[in-house]
Amino acid sequence: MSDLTARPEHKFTFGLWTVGNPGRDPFGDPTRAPVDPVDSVHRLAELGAWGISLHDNDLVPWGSSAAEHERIVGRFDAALKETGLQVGMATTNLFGHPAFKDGAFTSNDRGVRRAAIGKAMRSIDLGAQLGAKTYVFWGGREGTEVGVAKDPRDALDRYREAINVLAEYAVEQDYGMRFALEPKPNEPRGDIFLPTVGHALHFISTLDRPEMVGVNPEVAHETMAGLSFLHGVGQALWAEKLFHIDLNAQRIGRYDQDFRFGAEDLKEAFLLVRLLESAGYDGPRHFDAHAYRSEDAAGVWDFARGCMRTYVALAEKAQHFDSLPEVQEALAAASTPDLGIATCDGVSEAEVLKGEVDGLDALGERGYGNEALDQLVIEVLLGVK
Ligand SMILES: [Mn+2]
Repeated sequence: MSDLTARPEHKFTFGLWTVGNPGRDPFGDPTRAPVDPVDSVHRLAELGAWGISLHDNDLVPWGSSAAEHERIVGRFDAALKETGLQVGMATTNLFGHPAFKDGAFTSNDRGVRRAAIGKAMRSIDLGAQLGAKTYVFWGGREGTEVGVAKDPRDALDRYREAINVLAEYAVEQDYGMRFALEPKPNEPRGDIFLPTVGHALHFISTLDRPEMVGVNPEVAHETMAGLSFLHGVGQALWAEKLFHIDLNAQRIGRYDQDFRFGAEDLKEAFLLVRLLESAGYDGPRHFDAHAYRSEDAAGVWDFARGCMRTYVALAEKAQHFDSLPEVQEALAAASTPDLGIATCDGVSEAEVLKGEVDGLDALGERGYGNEALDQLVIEVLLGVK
């Protein structure tokens, strides 16, 4: 048996809100007691995680006094130092407070928008204090149920304004931070702005400091949109914008499930891990997921351990897959490596290219061996190859 134990060099991180998820859903009350963030730090360090991430209010509850804030952060920071756990990323809760019901950076109320930017600034200060080098923006409330209520062009102007101001602020404070935008198509809003990786990548290209901003794609979010997460992450890597990643599992066409990594669509999870590892992605492997509502406190740590073990196992399977001669033969039969070769020498070849149209009938004769290739993926995953 291989050793699937997580180690800090795997760079696994968990949100405080993930292992701290109390099992509440829209239809039912919490099924688990709250977890002390300091206990989460100790427990995750024991399990071999590298880091932890947080929203401002995961750590410091809304409404805490300045003295409470200082005490809570001091205690948390001490636990980080004691365990060596890093803060892989920080983010702002801009969705929980009733004031954000119409949006935060894109609320129609200018006062809400200003307070939202201010709350993000305070939260960036907290993240910087705890050593976070990546700051994530998930615009959970940035959207509509009533399309007529917001001109999407105005909303995008305001969204861009907020990110521009916050990027300027982080640079001014010399925090050495990068930002990562997290797309999601819907939930909690009926329709959310920047719904997919592609929307976010274009939005970034319009910012004042595009080099400082990338994406934080999440398995569940792209899957909810019915899209291939593999392709979303592939395009983010291709654009050199994969600054962070949220790993979990999701069935297509369902509510935002945030299941344990690999719990659904194991093949897609395998291909994702294979891509991340072969691309040399060196950011945190961040789990934004939570234990099933049916779990007690012990089940939460089964969940956390499971996320990491599955990633390690899939990374091992990916290596094994690519080491098999028959896989290399099947990839060659599918002409997979050939896709990495430039197609032509440009317009100078125009006449030759036009001539090659006459070869289409012959080219249509070939097969691509994709059945055999995909079956190899299945058999490696089943452990029979
Ligand atoms: Mn997420």
